Amino acid sequence: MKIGIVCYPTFGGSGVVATELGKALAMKGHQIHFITYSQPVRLDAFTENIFYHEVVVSDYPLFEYQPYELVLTSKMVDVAINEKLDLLHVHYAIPHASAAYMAKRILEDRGIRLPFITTLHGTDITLLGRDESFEPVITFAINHSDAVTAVSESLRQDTLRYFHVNRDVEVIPNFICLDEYGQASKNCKRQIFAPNGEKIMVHVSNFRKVKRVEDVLRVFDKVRKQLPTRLVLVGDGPERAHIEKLCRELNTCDEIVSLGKVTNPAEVLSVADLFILPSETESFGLSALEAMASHVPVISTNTGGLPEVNINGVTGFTSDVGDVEEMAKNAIHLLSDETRLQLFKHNAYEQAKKFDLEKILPEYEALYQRVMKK
Ligand code: GMT
Repeated sequence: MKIGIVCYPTFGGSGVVATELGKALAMKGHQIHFITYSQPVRLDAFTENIFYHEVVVSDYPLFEYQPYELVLTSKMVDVAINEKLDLLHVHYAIPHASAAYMAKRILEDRGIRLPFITTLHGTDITLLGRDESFEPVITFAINHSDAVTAVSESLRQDTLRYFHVNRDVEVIPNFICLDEYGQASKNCKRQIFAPNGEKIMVHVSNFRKVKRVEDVLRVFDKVRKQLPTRLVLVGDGPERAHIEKLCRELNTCDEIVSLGKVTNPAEVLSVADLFILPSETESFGLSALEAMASHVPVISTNTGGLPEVNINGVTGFTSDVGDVEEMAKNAIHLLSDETRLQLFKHNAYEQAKKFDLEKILPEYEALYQRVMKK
């Protein structure tokens, strides 16, 4: 199949899922055309069957806001015609689904059929999409996609709750390529973060408000007072300056390593004992799954799709949003007992196996076949 993939090329989960999906499909012999405004971060430059088409938005002085969606639509039309695409798969509804709808209609006018699949990832539904400035467009684009998938049952339910949806929304969960996790890294050693044999807690996110990174610090502050522990923060975003200030206030800076953006978090996860994700909302929690694939148990909230990934009392613990006290108690419970920690590490890995690429990829391929036959 010749498949166009549209996504955000950044460090966010939807871009990572789209890129890994494209890479896996290319390995199986499909021809994959990424259509994005810059090279996706997890895409290697030279990969067989993968092509990259950049969406370039010119800076016309007339416009206060450049019309990215129109340029993207034109690019989709151009790539579909010239590369003879069989279908488009767009990740994150805003603005990709409505742009795909527009591209489909333009192509229809030219006698070309181009079905498109929309994969909903989270904030496109739970935060932004619900906003009245987007809602009518998202509802329309969902109802007029040739197929719609959500990355968790929780996100499917949210989509049906918040929008006037008159069609099926199928759940195809996020996945990981299990082989790429859990290997000891040549460069990233425990001693770098924990020179005196301390336990290592890790948090990975885009440091947006919804991730509640402040809670990460507050939990860590309680844990380190009970047990020698270090915290490794991976990622960057709007909350980072605030977090640095808080770490000074709590007097914890010496015990925290802040790495910023890291292309391959698997290296850091390979030395971690515990992963922490105290998000306000989380449709799935790909970063938690990446941790579990690295044999790392998870302390998370019980919001959105997180309980579908992190099983309370088995692969880690889930708590109410903001319950820093309970999250710290659970973290200490795990880190203070090596036998218990090893059991949870094992369970986390076993749970991650359910989301292995080998299991999920055929679901997407079957969906593509169905959509093309429609
Ligand atoms: O986590 C983010 O803020 C990034 C966002 C995205 O769209 O890139 O992530 C969403 O999609 C991921 C991949 O499907 C999910 O694993 C995340 O849970 C989801 N984030 C939220 O729902 C906040």
